[in-house]
Amino acid sequence: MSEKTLPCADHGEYSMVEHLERQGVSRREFMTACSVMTATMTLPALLRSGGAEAAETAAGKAAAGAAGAGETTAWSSCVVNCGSRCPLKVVVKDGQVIRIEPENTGVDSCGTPHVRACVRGRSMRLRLYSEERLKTPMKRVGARGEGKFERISWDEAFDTIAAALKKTIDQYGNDAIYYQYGSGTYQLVAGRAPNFRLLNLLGGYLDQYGTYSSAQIREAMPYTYGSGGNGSYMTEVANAKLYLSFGNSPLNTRQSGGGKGYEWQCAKDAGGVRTILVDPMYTDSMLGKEDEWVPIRPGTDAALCEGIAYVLITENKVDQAFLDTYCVGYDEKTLPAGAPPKSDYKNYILGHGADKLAKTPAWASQITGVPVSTIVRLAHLIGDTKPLFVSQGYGVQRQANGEQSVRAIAMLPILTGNIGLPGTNTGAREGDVELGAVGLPVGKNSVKAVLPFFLWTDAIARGTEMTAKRDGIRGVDKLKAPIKFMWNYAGNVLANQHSDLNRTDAILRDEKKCEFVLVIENQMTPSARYADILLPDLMAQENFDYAADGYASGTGSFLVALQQAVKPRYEEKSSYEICRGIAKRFGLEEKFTEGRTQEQWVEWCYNETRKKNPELPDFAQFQKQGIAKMYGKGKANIALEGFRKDPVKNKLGTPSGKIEIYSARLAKIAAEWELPPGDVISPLPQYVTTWESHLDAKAAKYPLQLYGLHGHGRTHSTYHNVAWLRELHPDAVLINPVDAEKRKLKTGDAVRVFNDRGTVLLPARVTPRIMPGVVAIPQGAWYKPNGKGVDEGGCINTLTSHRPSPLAKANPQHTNLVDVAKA
Ligand SMILES: Nc1nc2c(c(=O)[nH]1)N[C@H]1C(S)=C(S)[C@@H](COP(=O)(O)OP(=O)(O)OC[C@H]3O[C@@H](n4cnc5c(=O)[nH]c(N)nc54)[C@H](O)[C@@H]3O)O[C@H]1N2
Ligand SMILES: Nc1nc2c(c(=O)[nH]1)N[C@H]1C(S)=C(S)[C@@H](COP(=O)(O)OP(=O)(O)OC[C@H]3O[C@@H](n4cnc5c(=O)[nH]c(N)nc54)[C@H](O)[C@@H]3O)O[C@H]1N2
Ligand code: SF4
Ligand SMILES: [Mo]
Repeated sequence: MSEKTLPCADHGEYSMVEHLERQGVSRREFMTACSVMTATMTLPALLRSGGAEAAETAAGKAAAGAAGAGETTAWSSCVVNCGSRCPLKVVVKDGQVIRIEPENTGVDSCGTPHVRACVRGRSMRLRLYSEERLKTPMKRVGARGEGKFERISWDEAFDTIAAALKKTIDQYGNDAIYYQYGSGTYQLVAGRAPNFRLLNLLGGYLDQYGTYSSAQIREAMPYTYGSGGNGSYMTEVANAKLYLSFGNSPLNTRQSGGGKGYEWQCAKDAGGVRTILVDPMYTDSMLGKEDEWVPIRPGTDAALCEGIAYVLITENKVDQAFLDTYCVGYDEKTLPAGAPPKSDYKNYILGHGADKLAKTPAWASQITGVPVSTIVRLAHLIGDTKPLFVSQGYGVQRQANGEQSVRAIAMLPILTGNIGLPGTNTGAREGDVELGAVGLPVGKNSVKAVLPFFLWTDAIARGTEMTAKRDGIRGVDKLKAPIKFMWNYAGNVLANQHSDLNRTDAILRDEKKCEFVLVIENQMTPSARYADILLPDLMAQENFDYAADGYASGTGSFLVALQQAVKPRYEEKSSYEICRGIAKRFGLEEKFTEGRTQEQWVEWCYNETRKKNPELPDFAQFQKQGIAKMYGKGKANIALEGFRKDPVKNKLGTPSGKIEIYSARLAKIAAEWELPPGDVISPLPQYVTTWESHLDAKAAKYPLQLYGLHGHGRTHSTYHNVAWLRELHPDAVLINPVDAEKRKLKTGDAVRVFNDRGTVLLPARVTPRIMPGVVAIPQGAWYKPNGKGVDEGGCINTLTSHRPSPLAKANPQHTNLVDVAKA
C-alpha cells in the first residue's frame, strides 16, 4: 500500500495511544504528540520512525499469548451500528478490563488484513466503565422525560412490564405495541432477537419497514433494477478506470481495518483508478487520495446527472445497443404500453417531455453550484472511460428528494452501458459478502400492520388516521390503534436520532398518548430519560454471544466469539435473561427457552451457521481461536453480471425483467397515492426542487443548507460519552470562510445554529472543506435542551424536519435550512 493512501488518523493513531499509555505517557502528552504526527506524517513514515513499530510489536506479543503478568485476554467485538464489527481483544487484570487491543491474525498488506478496530472500538473500556452505565432496574418518579428515577427490584420491573403489556393488549390489541428502531448492538443471540422472540410469543407487535440508514435507496432502486441497494464489491474498483462516487466516504463511514475503507485503498492502489468524489464536503476520503473533488449543493445530485446525460445524449456518447436490449424507457421505442407519448428519458432530458425544459449543463449548473465546464468535462470522462464504476453513499438519499437522486445517479452507468462487466457497478453502494450467520430464532409476528420506521411520532399522535395511500402503512389499509406501548431496546432514537426533537419531546411527554415507555440500555442516554421502566443490559464484553461481519466489511467475512471478559458489576442482565423473566410472568418461559440456556443457544446458532459454511471450525475450536476469518468467498462479484451475459435467462425482478428507466409501477403509485403539495413521485428519475432546499422560498430567512455527517468520533450517539473521543473529535459546526466572514465568525466562536424548529449551541469551525452556502454538524451528540428550546448538547436533530420523503416515507435528515450567528 502506498504512503499516499493510508492516513494516520484512521489506522495508525490508536496503536500509538495505547502503546504510549502503556509506557506511562499521559493522555495530554499523547494528544499533542498525535496531532503533530497526524498533520505531518503518514503511517508508513511513522512505522519507519520506530514509534508505531514498537506498538505493533507489543500487540504482536499479546496475540502470541505473552500478555503481561496476571493478564488474561478474551475475545469480543465492537458490535455498534457502524457496520464493521471489528474484533477486539479484551485484556483483563484483577477482574477489570485494563486495555483493548486490535486483532492481529492477518497481514499488514492487502489480502487477508488484520481487522483493526478504529479509535472507537479501542476506547470501549471507557464506555464499559462510564459514569452513565445503568446499574439496576429503575422506575420513573418524576414527569416523563425529566430523568428522575428510583431503583427497583427485577421482580418489580418484570411485574410492572407484564401488567402494562397485558393492559395494552386487552385494551388496544397487540397492534398498539411498537418495537422502536434501535441499532446499538449487532450480536446474534442476546441482542435484539430475544425481544422479538418474546413479543411474538405474546401475539406480536407493530413492526417497521425501512431504516434511518438507507430507506430511500432500498425503496427506490428496485423500481429500476428489480432489487435492493447493493452493488458490486469494492474489490471490483481495482478493475475500473474511473471511480465516480456521490457522497460516499469510505474512510469516514467504513473505517474498520478490514472493511470497505481498507478494500477501497487496496483496490485504488492495485489499479491506479482515477477517482472523482462528488460531495459538499472535502472528506477524509479525499485529502490527496482523490483526483478531483466536485463540491455540490446537497440534494441536487439528480440535476448534475441530468446535465451530464444531456451532454452524453447530444454528443452521441450513450450505448444505444445496451439501452435497446437491456432497458425500458430510454427512448420512445422501448416505452412500456400505456405510457404517454414523449414520456421517455431522452425526450425528458432534451426538453421535449411534459415540462418542456432542456436539462442543459447551464440549467444543472445553477441548481448544483457545479460550473458548466466541470459538468461538460465530467460528461466527456464518463462517456469515454470504460470500465466506469459509479457508486453512492447514503448521504445522497437522506434528503427530501433522495428517492429521485439515487435512481438519477444509476442513469450514468446505464446510459454508458457500464453494467454487469468487470470494473463496473450499478450506481449503488458497494456490496458485501454474507455468511448467512444464524441468530436466535424469533418466531412469527401475528400483527399484520407495518409502519414506515420514520413515522412513529405520527403513529403516537394520530395513529388511527394513518393509511396505506397517505402514510405508507403496509399490511393493512389503516392502523387499528395508535402506539400505546413503546419497546425501546438498544436505541437512542426517542430523543436523539429521530428528527425535530422539540416536537418529539412534546409527543413523548404526554402520558395520555403513549402510555408506557420501556427502555433497555446500558447508558443513561437522552432517550433513557423518557423511560417509565429503565432496564440495565449487559455490554458485549460482559456477555456470552457471537457476532458476524457487518454490512461494511465488504468481502471480509468473519465470525467473532463474544466471550465474557468480565462479570457484570451490578445487577445488569442480558436481554435473553430479561425477556425470559418477562415470559415467565405470562407462563411462557418454557416456550421462550425451549429448554436451552443462553450459552446453549449460542452454540446451537453457531452450529446452524456452520451447516451453511462447513469450512468453519467446530464450536470448541471457535471459542479457542476467537475469530474465524473466511476471506475471499465472493471476490468476483460484479453486480448484474448474469443479466448482462444473458438477459433472457437471468431476468431482473422488475415487471419487464429489464432495467426500468421508466417505471410503470411508479406511474401507478404517483396516480394513486395522496401526496402533499411539493411531493413528487414520477416514473422517470428526475430532479425535484424540494422544501428547505437552497432554491426554496424559506432560504430568504434561513440561507444555509445544513446536514449531519457520520464522523469518526462516534457511531451515531454511541461513544458520545467517551471523553477521549470528545477531545480527539470535538463537536463543531463546519462553516466555509465566505459564510463565516459575512457573520464575523472565527474558529472556536460559540455560535447559535437555528431555524423555526429550534436552536443548537456549538463552537464554529471555519474551514474551506465545506462548500459555501452549506454547513455541517457531526450527528449523534447528546440532546441537552435547556427548557427554552435551546439545545446545549449540539444535537443536529433539534433542527431537522419530521416531514417524510414521498415514496419511502423516510428521513430527510440532511435537508434543512438554518442560519448561524454568534451566541
Ligand atoms: N440528523 C441525523 N440523524 C440521524 C442520522 C443522520 O445522518 N443525521 N443517521 C441516522 C442513522 S443512519 C441511524 S442508523 C440512526 C441510529 O440511531 P440509533 O439506532 O439510536 O443508534 P445510536 O445512537 O448508536 O444508539 C444506540 C444505543 O444503543 C445502546 N447500546 C449499545 N450497546 C448496547 C447493548 O448491548 N444493549 C443495549 N440494550 N443497548 C446498547 C447505546 O448506548 C446507544 O444509546 O440515527 C439516524 N439519525
Ligand atoms: N464513523 C462513523 N461511521 C459510520 C457511522 C457513524 O456514525 N460514524 N454510521 C454508520 C451507519 S448506521 C450508516 S447508515 C453509514 C452512513 O453512511 P452515509 O449515509 O454514507 O454517511 P453520511 O455521513 O451521512 O454521508 C456520506 C457523505 O455524503 C455527503 N452528502 C450529504 N448530502 C449529500 C448530497 O446531497 N449529495 C452528495 N453528493 N453528497 C452528500 C456527506 O458530506 C458525506 O461525506 O455510516 C456508518 N458508518
Ligand atoms: S466503530 Fe466500527 S470501525 Fe470502529 S471499532 Fe467499532 S466496528 Fe470497528
Ligand atoms: Mo445508519
